[in-house]
Amino acid sequence: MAEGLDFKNPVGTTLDRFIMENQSDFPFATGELSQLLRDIAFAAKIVNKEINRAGLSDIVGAMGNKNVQGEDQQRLDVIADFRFTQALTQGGEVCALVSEEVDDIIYTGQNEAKYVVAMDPLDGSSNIDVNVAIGTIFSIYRRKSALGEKPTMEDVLQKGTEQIAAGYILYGSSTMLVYTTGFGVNGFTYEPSLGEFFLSHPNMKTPETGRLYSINEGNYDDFEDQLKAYIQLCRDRKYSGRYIGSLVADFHRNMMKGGMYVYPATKGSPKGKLRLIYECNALGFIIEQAGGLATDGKSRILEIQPTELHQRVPYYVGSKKMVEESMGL
Ligand code: P6P
Repeated sequence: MAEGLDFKNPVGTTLDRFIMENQSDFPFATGELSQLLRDIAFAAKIVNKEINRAGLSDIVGAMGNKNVQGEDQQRLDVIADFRFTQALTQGGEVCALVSEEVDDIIYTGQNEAKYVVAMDPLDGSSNIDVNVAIGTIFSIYRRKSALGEKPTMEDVLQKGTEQIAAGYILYGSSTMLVYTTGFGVNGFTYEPSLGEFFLSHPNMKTPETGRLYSINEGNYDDFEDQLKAYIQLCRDRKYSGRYIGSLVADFHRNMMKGGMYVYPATKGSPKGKLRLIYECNALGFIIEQAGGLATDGKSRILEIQPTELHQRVPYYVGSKKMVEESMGL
């Protein structure tokens, strides 16, 4: 064999192969969830391509209108929403969708499908035009209504504990897809030249504590005394403040290195800014599978019973000891 070349290591496990090899985690698995995960990965590849060339085509900037959150809708927000909605509708495995970009439930017409997906197609909009990492967040539930019927609000307003899968795509210095089906967290890195996601971060775990905290301290005066005290503790311990303004990017770095992200109630966002169904629950499932914790500052985020599609909650997520300490435990 040529000196120094190591052909022993295969190119790597593709996402497709990994999904197939782990399908047996699901008793009675008949392949629909595997296909659904593939459909998400397919849309992610398309969105990744469009993000990577956004500055070269007329798809940056704002649409000039506001989304259901009252936020300026960016062109790439709308494109990402279209791509994921199209892929999941045509994939045939999803009967209903909830998207940050759409006021009401999206009925795919696939009433025989057994899954429901809640998603933030592109989070971190304010960073799109300045070339900072952004992300997609998704959460997958099994429908409660009978197959063949039109999906109901009960199908989409499920507790985070009911999720059967959740994940995110991080369009950063490299593009990664990270997901869990309740059997640990695995990360895949995209190789554009091959058009494949390869297993690069098997069985991800987050350190029990860390020295990074992510919060918009511009809102400091609005914070509850308990949170102010915790921030002072971080300063006294010379922790590092790291706040990208893209939840997925902050979450991913904190999960890997140990750290905590907080978006508490503020005067501008009295119930917090982040959305329970398609941001907090998805990342909450992932962080718990990685050994961390996610709360609303008082209780476990996955136990909250949603009452509205775009419901906001205060959000504390990351290394278990940091989240507990920030809550005064
Ligand atoms: P602020 C992006 O719009 C987002 O939802 C998160 O990705 C990010 O962490 C947060 O809002 C930034 O909000 O109010 O600090 O600019």
